[in-house]
Amino acid sequence: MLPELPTTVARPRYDRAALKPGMAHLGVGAFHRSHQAEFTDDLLTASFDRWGVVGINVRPPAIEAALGPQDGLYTRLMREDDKVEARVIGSIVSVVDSRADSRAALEVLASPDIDVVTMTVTEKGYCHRPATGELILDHPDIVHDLAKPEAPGSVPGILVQALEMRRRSHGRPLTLMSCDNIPANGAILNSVVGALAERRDPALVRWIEANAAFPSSMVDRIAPAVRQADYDFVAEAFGYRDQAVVVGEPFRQWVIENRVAGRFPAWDRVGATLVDDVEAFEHLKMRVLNGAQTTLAYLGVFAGHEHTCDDMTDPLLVRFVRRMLFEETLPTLAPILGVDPATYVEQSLARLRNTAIRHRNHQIATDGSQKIVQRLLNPILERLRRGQSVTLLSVPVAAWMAYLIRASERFGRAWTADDPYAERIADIADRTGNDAKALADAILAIDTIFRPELAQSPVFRENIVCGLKAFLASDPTEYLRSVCEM
Ligand code: CS2
Repeated sequence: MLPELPTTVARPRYDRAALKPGMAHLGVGAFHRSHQAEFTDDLLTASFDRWGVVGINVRPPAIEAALGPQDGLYTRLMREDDKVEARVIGSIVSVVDSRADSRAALEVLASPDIDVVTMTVTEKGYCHRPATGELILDHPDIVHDLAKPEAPGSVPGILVQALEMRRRSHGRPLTLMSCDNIPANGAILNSVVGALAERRDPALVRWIEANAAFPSSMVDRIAPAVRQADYDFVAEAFGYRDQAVVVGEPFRQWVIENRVAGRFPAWDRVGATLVDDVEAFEHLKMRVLNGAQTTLAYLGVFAGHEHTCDDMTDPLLVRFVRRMLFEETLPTLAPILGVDPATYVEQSLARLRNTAIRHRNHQIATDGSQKIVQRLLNPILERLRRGQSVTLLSVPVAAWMAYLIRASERFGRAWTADDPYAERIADIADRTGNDAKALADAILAIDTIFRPELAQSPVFRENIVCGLKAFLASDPTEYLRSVCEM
């Protein structure tokens, strides 16, 4: 691939043939290829070292077929409106699909060459209760891994087995870093791994405590699912077919908790920020940028829009989101030295207007049950505790419910909701019919999503009932207009 590249495409400026694997990444999707792999490519350029990435997918999509024949190389398009910049990233040295059988993944993760494992396995990959962060012990994948710890299938199970193999062989330490959009992602990863290890062997628990680190990290770059048009663009513009193209916006951010075990890549040399506490950064990002995305996704579907950038041309939706962020979200955020929250909101909204980033509302709506907790419910709970209004933040929560209750039938649009709670909520809807109060009560009673303190708040419940009534019965734009005018 590299020798034939046109000069308009940037390429690795280090000796790729000399690159050795030093870390692994679980979940090589568009996000990893646009974010951590690019940071690593920058680091290899700035100071070459043994930090090649072994990419592992334990869930679809398979990556060997796309990245294997390309020797791990792929094109990263950076797009903003009509501007596009292409660069080939070289940091992934090999890829492994390890789906039906985790042996291939375990072999990599237990190897003494690997010092760091990063992961983007989506919110549900941790098999935790979104409301509290605890491991779901009766999750089918966890039940399987408890019975067969040496042939695990879940991400926590695979990591525990890899740690056990390290303990029993070379004993080298390992840093395990989650790069998913869940709050305190390092603590959650530590807690699910710890909970499984506890059921296995106290000696393993002690070894993990002494030899593994679970830093939290906040990652940010909008990198939607790749479309056929993106593959075709590369072929037409640059003259080659790339099966693993990714598209991202110019903005990128990575804030990493300074808590590591053993060797660790100096990503802070190439733009990442090392901090003692990531929490304020993750709240800022998840509540503002992700909160806006989730809100626009549901309201956008109801209004008949396809992408976030289309939602951002709808004055009513923009007015609503802006009010929600400024009036209800911003006051929940802790100050961060050097960050002006109002500027951050404006910058986030500007990013969402980028017309070259075709981020489908339905993609963002996927797995909403795992996303709304950190994006909407946590700020709602904090405001309720302080006796503050949650009228605006409740709207997207009701919209999420309506999206799952086949609201499509009401607006003449059709979609299949992709969410681990879709079936449960469809069953509730079958039982309760269109009665907004009964629906709200039954959905709010799902305690893995809604903490009892939240579910029992009369103010929040009333907002949800109002929102549901409107989203299920009348024109959603009317309702939004009335909320905006309140
Ligand atoms: C999006 C995120 O699909 C989603 O849930 O909200 O993937 C979002 O684009 C990234 O977190 C941006 O960093």
